[in-house]
Amino acid sequence: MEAASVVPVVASDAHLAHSGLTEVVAGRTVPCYESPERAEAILAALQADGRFSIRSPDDHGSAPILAVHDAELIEVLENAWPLAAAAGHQGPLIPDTFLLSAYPGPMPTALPRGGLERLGAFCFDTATPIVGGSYAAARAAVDVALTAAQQVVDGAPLAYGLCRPPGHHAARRMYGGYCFFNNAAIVAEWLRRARFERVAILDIDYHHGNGTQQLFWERGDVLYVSLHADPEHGYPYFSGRVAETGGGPGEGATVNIPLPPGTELARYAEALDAALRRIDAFAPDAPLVVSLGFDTHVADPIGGFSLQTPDYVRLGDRIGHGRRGVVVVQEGGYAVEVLGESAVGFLGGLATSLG
Ligand code: SP5
Ligand code: ZN
Repeated sequence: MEAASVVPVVASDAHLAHSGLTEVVAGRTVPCYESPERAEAILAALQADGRFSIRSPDDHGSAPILAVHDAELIEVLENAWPLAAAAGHQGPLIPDTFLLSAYPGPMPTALPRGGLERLGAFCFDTATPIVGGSYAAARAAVDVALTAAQQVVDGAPLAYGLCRPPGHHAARRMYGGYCFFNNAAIVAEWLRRARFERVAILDIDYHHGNGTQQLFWERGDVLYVSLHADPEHGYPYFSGRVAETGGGPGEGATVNIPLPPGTELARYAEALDAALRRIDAFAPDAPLVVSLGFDTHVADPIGGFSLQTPDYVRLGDRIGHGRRGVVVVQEGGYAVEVLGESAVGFLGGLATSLG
């Protein structure tokens, strides 16, 4: 690549204070897989490479978030830590009692005011702790994604938002799966409201993006295509099956491609090509939004696929082939030692192949 094709990367330090986190896995409290070291490893590798120019995000305010999420979710996430701290709570906030849709039946329900207690009406797992810096980090991740999108709208063929925390498990009024605000969905809706008619989101995180799927379920103008672990075995378990194809005007604009444990490059690339054909048939006029996860790597501690580090060059190459604008948003990937090289490889492959 030449100097002229330097890839814009957007990153923020705010994620560093979303730290000291623990999660509860099958009843046991363990250090959180979703750590600051993840983003730091990717940033260091991009900085060392020379083909990337790194900048901090612009403040986009709350309007783009409100276009996708319920205002009460934002308020709950903003206030949970101060309220719980004032009530004497110490340590990461992880609710232990959840308001399932089965709870009310014919009864009225009301939410408690307490920070921790209230979270149980918005959170869907025990792996998404909140500390003092979490809300600011989640807001910064949205700005990171939107600033990357702005670069592509302004003419860059490719931009990368090094989002942390990730986003694709966050739905309209629900957080979980290490995600608070759905960075990729916010970008897609922001592109729609800018000047584009049809936006496609390609999700290649190991896990199904239940949040993104929910947000655009009834939308025919936003295509969601995901490759992920078969929900029969893979988190988040309750979505991501082939039969889920969207509803109403969105029928056909959700495409799920579940893959079996141990999936290697050959099978993954075949599925990716099928996903890209669906995207091409949809003919988006907006930049492609990619939800990128490296938890498909064989070394990942919570994933179950078998991709190798050099494979990400091939994936980037396939996604970029013949495409004009791509906004890449970071989602998962927890084998810290492989993240830097995988990210450099993926983005390098993408940048080289863009048409
Ligand atoms: C953005 C993202 O990748 N979120 C993923 C959240 C997954 N959280 C819980 C996974 C628990 C699965 N248990 C794996 C046991 C491995 N020994
Ligand atoms: Zn994931």
